[in-house]
Amino acid sequence: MTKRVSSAAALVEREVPISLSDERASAMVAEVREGLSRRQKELPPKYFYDERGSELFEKITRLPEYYLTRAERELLEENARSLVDALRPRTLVELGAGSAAKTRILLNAMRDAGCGEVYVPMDVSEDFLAETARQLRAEYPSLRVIPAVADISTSLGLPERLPRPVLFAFLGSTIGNFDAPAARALLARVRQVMRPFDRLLLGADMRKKRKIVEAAYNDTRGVTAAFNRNMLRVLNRELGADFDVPSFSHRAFYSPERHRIEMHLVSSREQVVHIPHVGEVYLERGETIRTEISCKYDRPSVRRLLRASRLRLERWIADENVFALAVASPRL
Ligand code: SAH
Ligand code: AVI
Repeated sequence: MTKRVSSAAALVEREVPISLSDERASAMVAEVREGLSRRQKELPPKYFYDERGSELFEKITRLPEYYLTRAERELLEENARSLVDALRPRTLVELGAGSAAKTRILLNAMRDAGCGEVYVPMDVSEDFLAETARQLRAEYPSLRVIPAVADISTSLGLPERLPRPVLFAFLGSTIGNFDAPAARALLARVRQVMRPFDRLLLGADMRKKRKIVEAAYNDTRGVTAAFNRNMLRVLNRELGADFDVPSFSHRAFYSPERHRIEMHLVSSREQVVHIPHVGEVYLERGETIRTEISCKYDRPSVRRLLRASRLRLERWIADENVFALAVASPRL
């Protein structure tokens, strides 16, 4: 019979012979152990994105309910030219680039203006990033594409001696997947590598009616549910965990007080999950693991976030209260 352990003491060290040779695996063990030891169990959203997770995210961007990508694309289409003309960036560095689908709007504007030389897509999703880089090299033969596998929650790992000015792009409202202190720290890291004429282009999802936001994270086709559950498949494969994936269901809800969506995986039964080098994780029936937050903003909250990271809001491009692009310059 399974021994019941309280939530706080749910993790018991186990000696399991899996080889944790690479840095990613040991960092993952530490993060997973820490997150699952909390009263509200948590896992970092970056673990959604293996190749399958990245493909599921691409599918999400095409869902009728998921307004974010369409709204940001429209803003980019309308404003890429003026953004590029104002800065004339020689390098584009993109955080969490994914498939770089919308980035092509900026790259095209840079090509038309005759100023784009280097593109640095950064992502944790290594194979997907390599494929993005391969495609972009074929589409833009005169552009130097330097993919950088990096966990932007810890460091940027920027290549040295990039042609300046650099436009740093952080699109898709991925900033919303970091809580306030982590978002400030991340943007401060960007600020640290910025020179006076560099700029940051930040995509942020705006606060809006609960119904609209909740629909975007609870699509009728179940793609977001599959994306959410994919994290457990990643942990099973990479850490040798034994999450019984079908026994977890998807839940996403908007918290109007905290202005954020929370995504959880709900255990449909009492169970113990074994994670080598982490321990045994006890879950009650109905207990949840929070896998993502997705913060929603307004202009003052974006300005505050930038200011706290020593950045100045220079231009605000918004589609009513749907989505916004903020252009930020470094504060001295
Ligand atoms: N920028 C794209 C993709 C957004 S999806 C768009 O706007 O559509 C979020 C992307 O960020 C994914 O490609 C994911 O792999 C990457 N990502 C998530 N967490 C990350 C982290 N900690 N470090 C680096 N990349 C991360
Ligand atoms: C990448 N990120 C901004 C997406 C979001 O909307 O928070 C990830 C996502 N989660 C569920 N659907 C999409």
